[in-house]
Amino acid sequence: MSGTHAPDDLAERVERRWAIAASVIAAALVAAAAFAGIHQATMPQARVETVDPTSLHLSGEFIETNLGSALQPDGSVMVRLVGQQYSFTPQCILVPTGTPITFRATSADVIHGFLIDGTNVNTMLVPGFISTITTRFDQPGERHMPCHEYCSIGHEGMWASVRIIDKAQFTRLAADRRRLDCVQQ
Ligand SMILES: [Cu+2]
Repeated sequence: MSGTHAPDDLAERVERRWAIAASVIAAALVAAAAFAGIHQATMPQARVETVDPTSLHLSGEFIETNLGSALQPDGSVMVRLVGQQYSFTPQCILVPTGTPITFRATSADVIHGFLIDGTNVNTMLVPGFISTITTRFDQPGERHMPCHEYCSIGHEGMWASVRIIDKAQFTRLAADRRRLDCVQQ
């Protein structure tokens, strides 16, 4: 083999190696997508919780006195809320910093969106079903919670807010009340 061919051979070898690497990456992504799809299809959500949207206000966990934030025995916070045309109840959700917060929410009428800006909270509120999502807030402050599913003519006015307060202050407030929202603050 003459010396003039060596650079070409080298280029070819490097190129082949990169082609193999790229193929392996693509195959891994396809395998991951296929696994996720098949796994989800063969094992649907472990828990699908239903609720009667026509009687939310009459009985069960979404009656008005049960909405808002509640400190749980394990130190986490459970927030229950309802979306309806065209508002959320509570209108302002009070949560502490540095605490696992679980939201349980549903809709009283049509599909609404449930999103808290700057967090992983982004789901739909579907009448008849309970949406559960957990997050935590590290900094005190105020966040917006707009409905992001078009739910008819008043949709653009449908939003609430989340007020994040210091954990110690929240614990003090929770000592006196079973359910909290911004009004009690
Ligand atoms: Cu809505």
